[in-house]
Amino acid sequence: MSLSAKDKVTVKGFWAKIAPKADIIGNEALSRMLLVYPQTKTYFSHWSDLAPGSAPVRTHGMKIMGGLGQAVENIEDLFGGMLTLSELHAFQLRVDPANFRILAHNIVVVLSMLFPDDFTPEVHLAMDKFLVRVALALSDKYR
Ligand code: HNI
Repeated sequence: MSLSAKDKVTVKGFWAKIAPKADIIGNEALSRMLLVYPQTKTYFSHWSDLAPGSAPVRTHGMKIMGGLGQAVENIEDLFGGMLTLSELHAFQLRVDPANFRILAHNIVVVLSMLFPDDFTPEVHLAMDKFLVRVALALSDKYR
């Protein structure tokens, strides 16, 4: 499933709109992932507090959104743009790539909740495809 030229324009436009709220989005998405999919907590057991909205969750939520911003900037070459992050997750963090899709799902839920007017079916489709491609790019170095 590749992104069409129209999808890319839609993703970039929507991202520009939501980027100022990156901290809220990151916190909400990560908080939900850790609570609703508790198996994802194993990777963060070194944190002081994994509860929704905790300081480490907020800080890490911003890092994830930074990574996604990097993906938007590299939308024409996602595999190249996410190469370093893919290596980090594959070789150092050893995150099961199935979790990328789980996080993507939580991000979509949060975007629809926080931006009910902007999250049209067209935006939903483009963001869904984008996040699938990001997950694929992040999984690349596992092979
Ligand atoms: Ni992920 C660290 C981006 C999904 C577990 N992750 C990062 C960093 C970025 C990042 C950026 C910080 C790198 C650095 O410090 O140099 N992660 C992303 C993105 C996605 C993603 C863009 C998907 C959209 N990461 C996930 C998932 C998990 C995950 C789904 C596990 C369930 N990531 C980690 C862990 C770290 C991490 C663990 C290190 C955390 C720490 O405490 O330093």
